Amino acid sequence: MVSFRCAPSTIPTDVLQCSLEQEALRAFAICDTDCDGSINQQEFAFFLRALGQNPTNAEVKLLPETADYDTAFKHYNENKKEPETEDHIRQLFKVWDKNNHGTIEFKDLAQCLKIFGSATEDNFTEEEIEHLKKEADVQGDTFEYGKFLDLMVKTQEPHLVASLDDSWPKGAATVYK
Ligand SMILES: [Ca+2]
Repeated sequence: MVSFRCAPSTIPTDVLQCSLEQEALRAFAICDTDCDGSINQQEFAFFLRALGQNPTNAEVKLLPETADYDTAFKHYNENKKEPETEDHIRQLFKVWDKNNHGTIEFKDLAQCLKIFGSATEDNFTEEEIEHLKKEADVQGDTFEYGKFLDLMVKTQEPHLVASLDDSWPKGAATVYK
């Protein structure tokens, strides 16, 4: 059992040198916004995302209502999915890349996102798909997926730096800024 004080001394200041275990401890301390040593379901989802996982809404609903650090880290270890490799993602895109030009039709992608979303309860709305279209810099009806690959692979790495930005839940443990 790991117990936390609000400024755990076990957490190294050089976060880029963190081992996974240290990163997990640090993520837990940040997610435990009231510093009582346990996280709720929503905080658990943040914790998993900080460690590079991407749980679906359906998976989040199955997480325990509360969890201490040992439970959370054990769950992470037993359920973690290896990041998709760039090659694998590229092959998925190639299914739609009928002419092998490195581009796919956006409407095919949008359709796929909708079908995929309904299976995992991460439903993409029309607005979200429009937003994605903007982000992907789609010109006309096709987009070059090569540019997307880097981004998709990067977002699956543990968020060693990103976890320090303002998108994180704020607790008394945010001593790292
Ligand atoms: Ca708590």
